Amino acid sequence: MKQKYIAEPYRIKMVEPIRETTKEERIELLKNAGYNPFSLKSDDVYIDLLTDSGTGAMSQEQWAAMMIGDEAYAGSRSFYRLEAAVRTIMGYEYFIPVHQGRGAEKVFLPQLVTKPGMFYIANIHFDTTRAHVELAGARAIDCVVPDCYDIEHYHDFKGNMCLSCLEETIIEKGKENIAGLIMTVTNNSAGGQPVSMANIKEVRKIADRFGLKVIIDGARYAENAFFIKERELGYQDKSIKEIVFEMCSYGDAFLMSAKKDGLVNMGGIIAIKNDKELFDKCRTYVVPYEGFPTYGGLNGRDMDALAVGLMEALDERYLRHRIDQVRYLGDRLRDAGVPIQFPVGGHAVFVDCKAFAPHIPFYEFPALAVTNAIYIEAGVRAVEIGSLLLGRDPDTHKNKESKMELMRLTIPRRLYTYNHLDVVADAVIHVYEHRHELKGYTFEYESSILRHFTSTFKPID
Ligand code: PLI
Repeated sequence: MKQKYIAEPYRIKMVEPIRETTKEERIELLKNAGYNPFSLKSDDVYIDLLTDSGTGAMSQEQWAAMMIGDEAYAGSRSFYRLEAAVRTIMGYEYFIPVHQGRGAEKVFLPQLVTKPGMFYIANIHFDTTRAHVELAGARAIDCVVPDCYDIEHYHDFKGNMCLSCLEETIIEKGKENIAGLIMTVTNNSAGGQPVSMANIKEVRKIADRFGLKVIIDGARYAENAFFIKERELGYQDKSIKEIVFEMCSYGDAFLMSAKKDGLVNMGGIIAIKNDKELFDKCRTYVVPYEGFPTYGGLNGRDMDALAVGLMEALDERYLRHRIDQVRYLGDRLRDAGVPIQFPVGGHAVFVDCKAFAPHIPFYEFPALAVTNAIYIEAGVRAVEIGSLLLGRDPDTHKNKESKMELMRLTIPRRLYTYNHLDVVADAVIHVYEHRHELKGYTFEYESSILRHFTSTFKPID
């Protein structure tokens, strides 16, 4: 019998109790957190959909692998096991572990910024990627396909790079001023939307024409491969492993926050296909920033868990359940008329808060208003992905208006059940039914870098 949403392909062997609070308590807790869900204690959250980053559950094989972790400072067996896994999956020659994705960005991205006034072009930079591009003295340009902004309509690959926009931008800025092309797979800020193999291939061709490097931001590489298998002609009979290998073959470097599809709570990867000089530069910089190049801020236990997690993420049954959970939540919301980025992507349901609360202007952060309302309603923590996250223009310091105002309901891997997702859906639907009562927010304190993490707010009456 074919199930619409497959059941958990695992049994639950260890449980962690979660606390419930009352609505009155949550009103007070949110106020004390400066109306910023990042400042809530996780103990005060019933269902935590803030992020899928480092929040998933590890398997028994990963926990077992941790027991053989070798804590040598230099040249540990754990490092070599992880290096072997990275080489098998990506097929790249060089590998450096780092403590998480932004560690990879901090070490790698400045290496291609050789003079002032350079640009990275991406199918959308993730927020820390953008921050590291700017900290390296360059500027970040996003060239995602327009389909991405056609929120309510189905497109197979809304995460794709817009090829004409990419070419025009390279020509306009001058190829000598482009530091590199970044392919974020899946495209997190577009709604966890996948990128097609054909698109990655074309970006490779454009890069070759202009003599540029392609960097794969592969935090969710396995989820992207799952969508390629499901939706792209010619890939139905290929394994996820084969698809990942082909995706990587079009890149020069692979940066990864392993806290996502690495199925670990901490870790990151820099992998470089064959550029020894670039590898040597990264190795030099990783020492002061992250640690010796054979541990890069990780301990042996972390590296062993990651070596196993990278392989487990290629399991198709695991991936099917993972994506089915996201689809289940998306379907429940859509059936109730809640506007979402459709189809749902790989790791989250993105609620379209521009349509949800059109009476709140971008500078009063409609997605924050919805996010705070569902916390108060049910103790569910989500995250704003909109004008608050986008921040200010680094040159004019004006608030930038995001094309989309999204609330991300991010599903951690192997952590929650469909029943938890029902609680989430009921809360969002309830808030949607009372959406006219929602109010916007203004800053009480605004931090200067990645402001969404630490700023505080007050509701506008
Ligand atoms: O959180 P890090 O430093 O391990 O990784 C940074 C990072 C880089 N690229 C992409 C596509 C990400 O999604 C990403 C982190 N994402 C987070 C934290 C998230 O909540 O989506």
